[in-house]
Amino acid sequence: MQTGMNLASLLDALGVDLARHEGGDLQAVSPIDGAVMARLRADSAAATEQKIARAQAAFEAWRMVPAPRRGELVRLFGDELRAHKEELGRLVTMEAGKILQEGLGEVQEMIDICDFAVGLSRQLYGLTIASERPGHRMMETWHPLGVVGVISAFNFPVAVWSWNAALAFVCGNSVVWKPSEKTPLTAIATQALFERAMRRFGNDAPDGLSELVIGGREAGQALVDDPRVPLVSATGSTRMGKAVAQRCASRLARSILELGGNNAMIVAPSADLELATRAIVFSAAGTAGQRCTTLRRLFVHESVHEQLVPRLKKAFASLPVGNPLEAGTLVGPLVDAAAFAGMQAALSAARGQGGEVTGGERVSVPGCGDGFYVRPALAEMPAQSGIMHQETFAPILYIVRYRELSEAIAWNNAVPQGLSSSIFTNDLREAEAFLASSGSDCGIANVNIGPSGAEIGGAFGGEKETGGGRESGSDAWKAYMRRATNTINYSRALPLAQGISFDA
Ligand code: UN1
Repeated sequence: MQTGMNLASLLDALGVDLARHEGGDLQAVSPIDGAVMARLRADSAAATEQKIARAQAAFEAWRMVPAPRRGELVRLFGDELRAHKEELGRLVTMEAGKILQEGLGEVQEMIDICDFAVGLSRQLYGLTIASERPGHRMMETWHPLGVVGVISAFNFPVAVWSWNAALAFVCGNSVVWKPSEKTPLTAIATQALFERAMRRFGNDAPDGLSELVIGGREAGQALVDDPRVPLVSATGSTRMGKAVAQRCASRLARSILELGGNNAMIVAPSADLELATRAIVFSAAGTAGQRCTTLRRLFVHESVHEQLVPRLKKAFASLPVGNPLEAGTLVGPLVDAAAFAGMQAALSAARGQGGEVTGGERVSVPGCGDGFYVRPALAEMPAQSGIMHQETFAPILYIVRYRELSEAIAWNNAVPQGLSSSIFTNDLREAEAFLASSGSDCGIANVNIGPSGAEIGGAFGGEKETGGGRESGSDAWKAYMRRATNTINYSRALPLAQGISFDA
């Protein structure tokens, strides 16, 4: 079997000593063919606490290292990723099931955020502020925060950690990472590459700077509940995020939440339908519909509906579904049987709500018997019905026809999630209406590109049940630091603010 054959040499090239982790009952299963790639030991709550203690000690040393020097470690890590892009990208494909192009793209996303963070390590700026008092100066200083807990999902098993970790490290924090229990091997490999960068960096990178916790709910809860962890950044389902948010809130810790998306696109009368078709196919069927930014709802103006929908049907019917390691495949497997069952349940709900479904059936792929492969589905709906309000992590694109832009924008905003959105139009008024404060309510709003596949330079995240957090570019780094406001008196008097007189 193809996945098994290459695994040992891949792990070897990535510097992974699997024996350190083997021997438990946590199975790393490849979605490609359902093969068990490794059986790993899960960390208990006690083991997690020990790792947090190590990370806490590392933080106390690391915060004293100048930020540009901290950036050097992230630069070295980026070098390791460049040197091992092929191997890590392949391992992502084997463990998450995304096609090789996207596995490589995921590693590129890690490299990009490292580059961004290296530059940032010289730009952790604070403001100076005009004081109301004579002989006084005010300023803001950004300080490291502490141990940052990162909980990541299977679908971007390594990039999402790196968005958080690259920023956290240059900001002077240590990181404890709990990856999805579906993707432990890519996490172990990433940690191995980071440790290699640490060895090259020298001894001012303290042990424990990056800790990896393998396990399920028990380990995750220990991380979320630990008073030594001032910030938890969690990516995954809204259900998980609500639990994390409540636990963090109960101890008044911070959280960054990047949860479910239910992303829409509006195709307006003036849209370039050729571009729109390509964008729709990539954003709805790419990654087998398992991105949080995946396009799930399509609102097509009635004047272009008859031209667009047949094109989409043709494109969806001919998409190459198959082994994601093979060149030419564009749609790999769903992650597991539960994802397949969830997709079938959503499709039958769509039919029950008046939808006409094409595609969605299981596809058998030779040599990949136990993988859950599907033909991406289109569901033409009479209206935005109940099932369209849910995020189903599978390639289902619901299509609804619209007349007025205002109604399409209202539908875009009518769901509980608020991650990403887009419009295809060549009409400046429509584009601006969509981007305006009365337009899309999402954290990401695009014109003439799809809702998925964001660059790292922007702040990434969304509103409402998406959780409100922002990760990655722009000024997202501020969430990983604490802000101190400093007022300095260089005069010989002691004037009080607000002109208060208090002469004892
Ligand atoms: C996710 O699915 O959790 O914008 C992240 C995108 C990717 C990140 C997706 N850069 O689709």
